[in-house]
Amino acid sequence: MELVHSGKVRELYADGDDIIMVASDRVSVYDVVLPTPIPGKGRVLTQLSLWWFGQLGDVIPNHVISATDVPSEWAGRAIRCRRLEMLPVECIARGYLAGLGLASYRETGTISGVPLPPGLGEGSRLPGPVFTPTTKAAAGHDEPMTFSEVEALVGRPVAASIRRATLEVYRRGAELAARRGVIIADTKLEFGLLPDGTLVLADEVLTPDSSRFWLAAEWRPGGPQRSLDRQFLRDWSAGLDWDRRPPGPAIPDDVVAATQARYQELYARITGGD
Ligand code: PZK
Repeated sequence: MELVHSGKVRELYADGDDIIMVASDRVSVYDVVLPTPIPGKGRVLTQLSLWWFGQLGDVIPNHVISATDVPSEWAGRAIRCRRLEMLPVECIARGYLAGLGLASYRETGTISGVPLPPGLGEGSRLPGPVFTPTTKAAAGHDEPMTFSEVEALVGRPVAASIRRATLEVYRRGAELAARRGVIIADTKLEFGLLPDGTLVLADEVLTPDSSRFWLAAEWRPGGPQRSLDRQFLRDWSAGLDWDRRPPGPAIPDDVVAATQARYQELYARITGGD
């Protein structure tokens, strides 16, 4: 199959008219891919994404064709998908203040042009989820976009549709996760269009590679929150003499095992299965 895109932790192949999205066991910390894989990570994230696509089927159609009709070497961590015309916008919904949303709030009191009340801090819950789109930069970092810029890029009707769909997917996901003790602080979605113009949810959905997951029981607004999946890696790497630039350090066996267990726990907790 023809490799059409290689990301930090995933690959995209073309197979006739379809595409096959393959999740690897690679993991990144502070945006650097580490040389040691986390066995089973690609499978857990793929299965979690598939579970969410199923849960969200009544909110919006998705690109999944089959989770099983994939080459056997990728079984469990690949999805056959409809090839879409992808929209050039990273669709982010934020329900809590962290990352770039926090940085923007501190500078301007707004995120993506949406004014927020004073007095919020790192990890605070927002009065309501906010759509904070960014550009899809080919290289380097994504830049925040205003809603008007999204409208100019994709047209007003599609802009309104992706904002509505992004906030609805986030609301539904966050509500479901909350019932299981998990906070989804924010999430990044991608959408595409079918030839007939139908808007379709693509990429991966509500996985820890596209979202921030916190344990509700550990939530303490006013400082950085513990990442449900990656905290072991962050805590371990913080104790190293590493400047957070590539190449990243090899991960010791006990940290691999602990990280593996966290991904597995996250899946079981959210889906109620194992
Ligand atoms: C598509 N990406 C991002 C995902 C990567 C990169 N259904 C689709 N049709 C056409 N293109 C894409 C999709 C989807 N999803 C997704 N870029 C293009 C991406 C996974 C691995 F390396």
